[in-house]
Amino acid sequence: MDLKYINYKREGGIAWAQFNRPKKLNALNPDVFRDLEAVVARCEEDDAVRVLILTGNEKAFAAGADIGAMAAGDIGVAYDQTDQTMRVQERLADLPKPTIAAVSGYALGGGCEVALCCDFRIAADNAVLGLPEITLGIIPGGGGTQRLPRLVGLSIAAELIFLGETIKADKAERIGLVNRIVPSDSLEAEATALAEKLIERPAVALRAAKTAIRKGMSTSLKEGLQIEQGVFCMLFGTEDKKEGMAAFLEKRKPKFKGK
Ligand code: DAK
Repeated sequence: MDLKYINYKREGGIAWAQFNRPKKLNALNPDVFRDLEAVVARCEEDDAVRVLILTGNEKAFAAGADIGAMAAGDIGVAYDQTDQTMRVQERLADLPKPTIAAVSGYALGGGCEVALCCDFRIAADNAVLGLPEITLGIIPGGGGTQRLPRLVGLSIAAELIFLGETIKADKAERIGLVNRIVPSDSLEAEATALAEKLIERPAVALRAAKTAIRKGMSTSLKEGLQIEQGVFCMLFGTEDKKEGMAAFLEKRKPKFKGK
């Protein structure tokens, strides 16, 4: 992969993608999104990848969309950029494998929105999150008005979006924006430990659970329950279902194959 602003590596089943534009606090421009799309495509194709962890550096996960790149943009540029952002972020959110945002420092605006596309957010104790777009005369354009209220509820999301104030890790955890806070120096280890636990789980069932949650969140309860029924029943045809239940009955640890 020819990446300019993301460092990518795979260690066992864990793919690490690290935003790498430190002089601009990892501000997200179209080139960064092009890199992110390439990373997501690799993770889709590579069966050895079981979990994707997105991260930044100690000071910033990503401090937002690149204000310099947006400042000169007109309505046409905004449409072009939102087309790209929506495509890449939906592809990330739809990745049929678990994703973790390991957030240290700033995750603002577009950076927070990318983290919202992940299944889990683990925050270092120095993390600062928020959607400050209103202070620039705009609103979140990378899914923030849609994904944040679905995660934390309407009125907390409205407060964050209308005021544009940032919040620290402890409040982010309290409102459910992040799953947990860890000491800064153990962020990588904690994200790795979570990824390793996920890797022990049956991959087909994980994928089914992600599909049920994601599709269910964008439809009615009635339809969501039907989606759940469909994927639940499908799992009864997997080897992992037979192995999981046999292992329980034989009082041993299951050995899942992802089949
Ligand atoms: N864009 C461009 N450059 C940024 C940046 C950003 N979002 N954030 C930081 N930088 C740059 C700074 O300009 C500075 O560059 P130099 O001046 O050194 O060249 C460098 O990073 C270091 O930043 P600071 O000197 O400001 O560092 P401090 O520690 O003093 O302050 C800060 C850190 C995070 C509090 C501050 O940098 C800050 O307030 N940054 C802006 C945060 C922000 O407002 N973020 C939201 C941006 S709006 C869309 C999709 C998404 C969005 C919009 C449209 N479509 C697809 C169209 C989302 C919009 C946003 O995210």
